[in-house]
Amino acid sequence: MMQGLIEQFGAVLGKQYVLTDDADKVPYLTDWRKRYTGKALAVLLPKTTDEVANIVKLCAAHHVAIVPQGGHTGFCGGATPDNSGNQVILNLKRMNQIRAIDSANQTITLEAGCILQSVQEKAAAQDFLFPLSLGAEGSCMIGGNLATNAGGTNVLRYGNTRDLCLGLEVVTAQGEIWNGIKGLRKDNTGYDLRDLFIGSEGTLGIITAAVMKLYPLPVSQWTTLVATDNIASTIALLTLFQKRATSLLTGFEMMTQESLALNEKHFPHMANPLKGNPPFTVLIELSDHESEEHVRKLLETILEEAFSANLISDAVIASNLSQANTFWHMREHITLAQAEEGANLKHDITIPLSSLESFIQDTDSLMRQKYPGVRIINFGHLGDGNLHYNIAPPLGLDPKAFNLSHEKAIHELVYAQVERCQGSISAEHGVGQLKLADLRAHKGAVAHDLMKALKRALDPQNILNPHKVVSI
Ligand code: FAD
Ligand code: 2HG
Ligand code: ZN
Repeated sequence: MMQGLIEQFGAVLGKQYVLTDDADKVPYLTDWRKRYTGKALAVLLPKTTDEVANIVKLCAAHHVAIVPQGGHTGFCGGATPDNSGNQVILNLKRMNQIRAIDSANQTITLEAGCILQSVQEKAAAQDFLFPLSLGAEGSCMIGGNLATNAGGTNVLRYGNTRDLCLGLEVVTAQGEIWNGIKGLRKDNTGYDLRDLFIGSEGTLGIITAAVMKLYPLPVSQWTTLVATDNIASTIALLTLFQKRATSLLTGFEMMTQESLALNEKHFPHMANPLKGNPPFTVLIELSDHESEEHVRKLLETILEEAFSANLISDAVIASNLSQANTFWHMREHITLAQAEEGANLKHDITIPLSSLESFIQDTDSLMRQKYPGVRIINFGHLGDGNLHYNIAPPLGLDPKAFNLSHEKAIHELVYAQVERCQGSISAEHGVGQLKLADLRAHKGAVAHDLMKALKRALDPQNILNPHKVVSI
């Protein structure tokens, strides 16, 4: 029966785009973190929306589950199949066409398999900014960004992926094509289907194309690294920048001493240029459409004010683009430095800024008390209240063995504090399989039941990415 289905997939896509040999499937079976590995009946590589629709119809007829996949850089195992070997992976990488750039409407219409960085480059070539930016931009795809509602480093000014999306084209669980590919900034025609599919991690529909917003390309950008002594000063500094720079503030990223020490251990050329390894290093970026001097002057004025108010103890302004890039690389390499150390426990959380200090104090203290020697790698998009509160085992311990014994209890410890502070256990990375079991307790029973009802209504056969986000 399965052989017959494979042949039908081949008839839709062309045989060479139906991968069934083990060696061909391997690159699609393990996620970026190497945390999840699954098995697949086949890896399917469609080129058009009609092909996706026909594949879904075949899968629906044969009750075969589909795992949509982009760059497989997601952190929650959402794009990794289970171990049954009965699921198919639908990787969208061949759907990588830019369909149109509409300069007057300031929009780009593109297919789900476009690599994020290539979209930024295509937009820049037409003098536009596509603001979504994150460490995996060289390999993650727009479909994956939309399906996870990815955040990244520009959220403070431009919002999450959801805020950048105006329209979607989606293949439903029945293999129908929903054409919502409109570039409208206002459209109140009932329920917002677009927002339902964004962030649904492949469980409600397969995103095949989107209309995304473009912005004018800034002409000047200044990046600085500053040293702060504690979280209270760091938040006061954010408030100061928000007041003085308003919409010119495009980045506000926090890195702790321990995070940067780990970076330097693995990437010695990324030493922190600030004096004396400060407790907190903050990367701040201002962007504008006015002259370089205007922004530079504004930045200097705000920094002087911050020095006078004793909010910061040191600052280095990048003197050119290459140094600014080095500062950003330093920030983005923390994830890579952690990966070099082996498995770690990630907590991608949001905390209201007013509770951040108490969250960090209490969680750090409980963590160090219960797990002496544990390394707390805490960094993130502070401007959005988004911490990456990651836990690495004490030096000398095997990460896998440590995680096996303590993962559940450590997640519970952190999430209890998140709950106390009325935060979220998933800020920007999603739920996938990693947080599936935690969701009900943290989302609330009513919200969780509504999510299940939506899943049942849109995918009654449960063939789209089953047992990710919610189980029905
Ligand atoms: P995948 O990992 O392939 O898939 C992610 C989820 O989306 C899965 O559930 C999958 O089934 C579903 N999916 C994929 N494509 C489709 C589609 N076309 N239709 C429906 N469902 C689909 N994330 C952030 O938010 N902010 C960051 O700053 C950030 N930094 C990162 C840095 C590094 C070094 C790495 C490795 C990852 C980072 N991430 C970050 C996480 C990750 O890059 C994002 O979640 C990204 O949006 C995933 O895109 P992808 O194409 O790799 O999706
Ligand atoms: C980032 O902000 C990414 O760099 C990765 O979201 C976070 O490694 C992490 O936990
Ligand atoms: Zn992040």
